Amino acid sequence: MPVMTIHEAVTRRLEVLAPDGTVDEALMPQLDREQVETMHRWMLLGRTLDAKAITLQRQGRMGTWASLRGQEAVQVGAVAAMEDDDWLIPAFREHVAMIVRGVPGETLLAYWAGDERGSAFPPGTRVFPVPVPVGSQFPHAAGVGMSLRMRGEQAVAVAFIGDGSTSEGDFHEGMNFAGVFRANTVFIVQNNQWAISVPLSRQTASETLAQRAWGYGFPGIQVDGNDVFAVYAACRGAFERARTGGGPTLIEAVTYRMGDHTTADDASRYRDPEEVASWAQRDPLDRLRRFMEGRGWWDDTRQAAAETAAAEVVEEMVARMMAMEPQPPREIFGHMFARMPEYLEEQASELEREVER
Ligand SMILES: Cc1ncc(C[n+]2csc(CCOP(=O)(O)OP(=O)(O)O)c2C)c(N)n1
Ligand SMILES: [Mg+2]
Repeated sequence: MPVMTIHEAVTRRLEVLAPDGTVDEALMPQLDREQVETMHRWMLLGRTLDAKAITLQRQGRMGTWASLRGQEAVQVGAVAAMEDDDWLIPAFREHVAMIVRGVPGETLLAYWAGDERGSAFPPGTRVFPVPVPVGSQFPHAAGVGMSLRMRGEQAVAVAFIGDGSTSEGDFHEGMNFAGVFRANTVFIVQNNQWAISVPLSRQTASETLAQRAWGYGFPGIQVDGNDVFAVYAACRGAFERARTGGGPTLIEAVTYRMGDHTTADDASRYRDPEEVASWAQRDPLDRLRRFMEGRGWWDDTRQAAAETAAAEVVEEMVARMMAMEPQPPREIFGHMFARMPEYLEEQASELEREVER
């Protein structure tokens, strides 16, 4: 009886933009100056919004905030590759991706301020609400992709998840369904090295997260997640494949959570400052800026103007959020049941009495 190789898979890693701002021209996706500047503008918006939201939380004007600092290239590279009819299924850190896909900034901020209206997006917005139970969005993403396929729509469900969440059953269930039914779904893992205080080495014994896709019958690829062009190129290819009936892809974007997990965390208690400093050298925004400078498209004056413009956009979002009429306290109990159960009704009334007092 012969021994045969019945399965072999190779997992590749894609890098296009080097930390010094130079690109591998052979791998560089087709992007004109305007498109690159738009990517930079979105990334800067993400960073500016992030800093502002943390300040608002420190002032007691926001409940909490999950920082996206350091992960701008993954989000922007992905949404830049999406088409109008595509769906975004975020985790909870994809703020700039959600805004670019049509969620008003003030709505997103309201969510993090604990306002129920923060999950009500304008009609027609193809973005799912923020999921709190980690990984729960993956079965949803498989379902959306299956439905797009059944309806013959040339659209993709683009789902995000974190490295730690790949240890959840939901991750595997979603991937399995998507593989079996060749769903129009692309799964993007933001491997930011940490799940609160748990490092990647404690999540899996597998060498990469990308290679897990092969076990579900579709390809996985790793990209440098601080390289917006690599993310964009990998997404373009994967979205095209999904759109044309080729089935799902898993993209592992290797990046770093530069900030604390949320405003309720202090990462200095469990992270080596040298590790943080070494990732700061690979900052995705600095890298894109060096590329633009290298092409003669960018200088300090343009950078200063871009920073001012981003700050203005963020200030307007904050002003609109602050101008929202406060919601009645009992609203936090609504939106789950068609008829509120008695025990919740009691709690809602108690809260009202408490607030009145
Ligand atoms: C089912 C479930 N278990 C635990 C938590 C608490 N929790 C919130 S975020 C998080 C870590 C997620 O890490 P990762 O998937 O790497 O995403 P990241 O925070 O790094 O973006 C945990 C354990 C939760 N929200 N849901
Ligand atoms: Mg993580």
